[in-house]
Amino acid sequence: MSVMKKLLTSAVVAATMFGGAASAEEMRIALVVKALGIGFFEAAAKGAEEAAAELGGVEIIYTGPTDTTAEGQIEVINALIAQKVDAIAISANDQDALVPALKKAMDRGITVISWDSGVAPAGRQMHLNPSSNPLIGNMIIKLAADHLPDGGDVAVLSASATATNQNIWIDEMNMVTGNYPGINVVATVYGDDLADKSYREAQGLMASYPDLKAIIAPTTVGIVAAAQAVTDAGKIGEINVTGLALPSEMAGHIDSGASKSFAIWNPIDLGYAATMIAYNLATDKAVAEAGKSIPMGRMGDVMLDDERAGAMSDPFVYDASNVHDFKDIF
Ligand code: RAM
Repeated sequence: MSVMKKLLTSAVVAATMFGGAASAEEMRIALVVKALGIGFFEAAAKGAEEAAAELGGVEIIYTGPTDTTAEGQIEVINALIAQKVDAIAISANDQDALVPALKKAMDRGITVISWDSGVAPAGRQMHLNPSSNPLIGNMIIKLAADHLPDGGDVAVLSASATATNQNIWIDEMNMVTGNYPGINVVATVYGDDLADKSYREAQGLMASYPDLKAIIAPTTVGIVAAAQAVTDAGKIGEINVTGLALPSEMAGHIDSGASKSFAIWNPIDLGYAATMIAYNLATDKAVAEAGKSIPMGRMGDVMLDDERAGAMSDPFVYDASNVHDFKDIF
């Protein structure tokens, strides 16, 4: 045993004797989000805390940059490496740009997974998708098409242009748009998961496409901003805002008619599941290998595909009939 390790061990023993061992022995899992101040990620953090309480001896470090950039996340990752955290569970702003920093983390023995928005396989041990990507892609166009029996122009208001998750969902959506005759996707714009930029982009869409019938925002930040822009423009009833959202943030816009419906999976469950996976990998209770499954506590197991990615559960549709039952939960 090295001198350093011996010293550490005796410090822990001493702390145990004097009743202060908990913090010295705690495992630290960093939940790194696209940016701070986003309700979706705050709900995921609740789930992470729930998992930590269930496991015991786990500290959650909830962190992220102030805007949705890869540069901001690289700074955060480097700080976490310096702090010698045990695991990093990240929702990525860019699937490739983060790889070198995350490789460095893995080289130092830190468990690295991505969740929500993925990192390329070289930069993480596994990735947890919230749901099946083709299913989400189909769902977001269907939500718009279901309210446009005669077809019409629709536009996409996304998050950042490099967001892995939104880019995959939009690709999947574009692959099935032909199944919805008369629906024309006229533009895709990016609000960077910033409320004010998303609002301006929604205004821009309305100005550029006077016949616009729906805005599809596969982001919880973008959809709220778009609903507000449509409301402020006096276009409720003319333009339906749909996509992915939190019931807590959209109930008012369902009531006003700015949005007829939207979908989402449970973000609390997603944060819970990501934390359980990080813990099980960090403690060698599971391995991240293609074809293997990893336990996620009360969420069951996730089975990993050839790219060591797996999906949690199906999204759920919210509308006037049920949004108020869920708005106090997430
Ligand atoms: C925003 C973020 C997140 C995405 C949700 C739907 O909160 O972009 O990554 O999963 O929307």
